[in-house]
Amino acid sequence: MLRVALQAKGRLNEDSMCIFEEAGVKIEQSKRKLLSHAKNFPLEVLYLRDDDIPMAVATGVADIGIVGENEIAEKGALLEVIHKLGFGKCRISLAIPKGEEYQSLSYFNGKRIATSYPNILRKYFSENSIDAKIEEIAGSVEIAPAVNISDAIFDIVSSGGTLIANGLKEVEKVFYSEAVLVANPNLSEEKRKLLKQLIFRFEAIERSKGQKYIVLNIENSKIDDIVAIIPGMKSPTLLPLAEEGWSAIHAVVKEDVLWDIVEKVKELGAKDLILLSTEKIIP
Ligand code: PRT
Ligand code: ZN
Repeated sequence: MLRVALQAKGRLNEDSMCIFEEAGVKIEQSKRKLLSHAKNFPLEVLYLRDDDIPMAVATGVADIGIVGENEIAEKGALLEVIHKLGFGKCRISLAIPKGEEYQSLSYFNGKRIATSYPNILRKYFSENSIDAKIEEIAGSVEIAPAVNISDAIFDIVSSGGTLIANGLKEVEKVFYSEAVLVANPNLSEEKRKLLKQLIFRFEAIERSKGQKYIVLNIENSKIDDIVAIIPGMKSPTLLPLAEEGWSAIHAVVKEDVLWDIVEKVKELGAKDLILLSTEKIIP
């Protein structure tokens, strides 16, 4: 049995649940429970605040977890980062009131900076020989300068909208983060095997992203021309049609060149095109 720690509610919850679902792991829906089970995989889910996930995994309360790299760095947890998951992307930045002039990092010498990420900031300032006062606050960091708790903030930014709404401007992008799958470094053989099975499935889903499956019919005399345009994974699949002199071609193509390919094969006389989504690709 493998125990995974996921964010109970918040920005990472939905995407975290979704990757298990896409990987065919059916997790009991139980909004109020702290722990739930998967029906068809030896997995149980522990729902936590994201702040608590790094330590839960590092101490073995959970075997694996999904959490932002920002929380791992802040907590200084000893974890194995197994896989980047491509969601929850953000950065932690220094921001100051928009009317202030800013030239370089030395601006922050002697200033008060409000943040929920004091450890990441302390390390950054120490590496850059900046002597500032770090004010740790738990939430609503962006209002700190307006209420004179601080001169600047160090907080998560994704679109930048929150900064603008609070009359602030981003001046240094310090730490880039996304959600990652992490594991306790001392997993048993049995748990490692289960983890490998999960990663195999996650990778199959990732491979299929941005890929489409194309099916078309073509006269046999044009097959070589079509194959030159759509190479497919190894090479396209060729199937004879019941109608003499015609074949069907099946291939996986990258989504960003899909419409280019459609136009070219149409010009070559391709008929009855079907464009399908790919769900999982296993090489
Ligand atoms: O209750 P719990 O402690 O579990 O949740 P939380 O409130 O601490 O975290 P939550 O759910 O807000 O975020 C979870 C994780 O999502 C973070 O640790 C990051 O790894 C990641 N993430 C991605 C973000 C954002 N994008 C984000 N935009 N976390 C927070 N924000 C906030 C930010 O704090 C700021 O208030 O959104 C605002 C800025 O957004 P923009 O788009 O206006 O720039
Ligand atoms: Zn949190």
